[in-house]
Amino acid sequence: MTRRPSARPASAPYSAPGRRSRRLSNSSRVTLLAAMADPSALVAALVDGDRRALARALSIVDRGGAAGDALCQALPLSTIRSRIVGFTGAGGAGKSTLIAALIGATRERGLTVAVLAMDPASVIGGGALLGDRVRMEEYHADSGVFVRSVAARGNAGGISRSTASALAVLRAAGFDAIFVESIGAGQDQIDLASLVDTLVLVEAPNLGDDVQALKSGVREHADIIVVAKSDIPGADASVAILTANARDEAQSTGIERSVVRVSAYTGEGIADLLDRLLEPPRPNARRESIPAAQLRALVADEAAKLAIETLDGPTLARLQARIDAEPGHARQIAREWLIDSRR
Ligand SMILES: Nc1nc2c(ncn2[C@@H]2O[C@H](COP(=O)(O)OP(=O)(O)OP(=O)(O)O)[C@@H](O)[C@H]2O)c(=O)[nH]1
Ligand SMILES: [Mg+2]
Repeated sequence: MTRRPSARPASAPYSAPGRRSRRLSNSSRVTLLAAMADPSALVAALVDGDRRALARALSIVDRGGAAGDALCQALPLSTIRSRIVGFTGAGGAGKSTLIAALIGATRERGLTVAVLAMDPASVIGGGALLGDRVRMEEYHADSGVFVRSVAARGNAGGISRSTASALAVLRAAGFDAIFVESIGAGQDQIDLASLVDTLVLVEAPNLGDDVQALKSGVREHADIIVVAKSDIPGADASVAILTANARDEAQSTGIERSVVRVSAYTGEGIADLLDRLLEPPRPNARRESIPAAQLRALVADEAAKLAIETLDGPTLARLQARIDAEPGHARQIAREWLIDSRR
């Protein structure tokens, strides 16, 4: 199958509000069906920066089933470079607004960013996906920003399966940072923790006498605790409580968790938080359970490295001689050599 030329330039913005609900035309339906049958052209386009192909691929994996699996398997196994950050916290804690501020800071550094909003409830109507202060229209013309919401529930396999696949697709598209917003509770958050490099728990000040994180049980899965809305009174008290708690916990468990105060409104702490999020993630025991899509990518990555290490000069010359002798069979010859070299 030859590659389908992109109908829009790669710089075309992600769908404007309303477009998502538009029904596919007959010709798009045919293309979508073709992509489901043979995802390689779609994958090539999304790797190439075609945002429409990316949106389509995400729809396919969101729906799951055989087509979703086939697409995941067609994803390239390039070096994993994206930093994936999960944001969790109570409703209204300030997650979306914080993510919007981080998008701005990420773009200022020349890095690309994708956002996956996992709970449809966090998608506010009218295009204000990321909070009421920073509206996404600002980024509609920016191909370095991609925002998407996925159904967190009602999917076979639940949150981890659909989200792991979506993350694998976004990774293949080569984003430097991928932010996931989740308001899910309990098991959902634990699942999210296993999919991301860093889990950020967002707390708002004044959520009551006992700061929510202390009782929620989610804190133990978080790597960084953020006190958002630091511009409002009460933030200092929350920071003090959470910092003291983190210190006690570090003493008893040895696990260090930083508490960072930020305000999406004033910009306080945003650059510092982004620095931490872009650092290489620390090894973490709970992330040993890797979802299948990522595990496949990891194994294939290592396999490719091993194969390349084995390919010394004389081996390459031998392979070249065989390819010269049997033109048109290069791929088959490479495959046979790989199988032989494993024996
Ligand atoms: N003062 C102040 N208000 C903020 C800040 N960030 C967010 N808010 C306000 O807090 C409210 C909730 O913000 P969101 O970003 O939508 O919170 P959320 O955690 O994404 O909410 P859900 O997606 O519904 O769970 C909004 O009214 C924001 O304007 C901030 O830095 N300072
Ligand atoms: Mg939100």
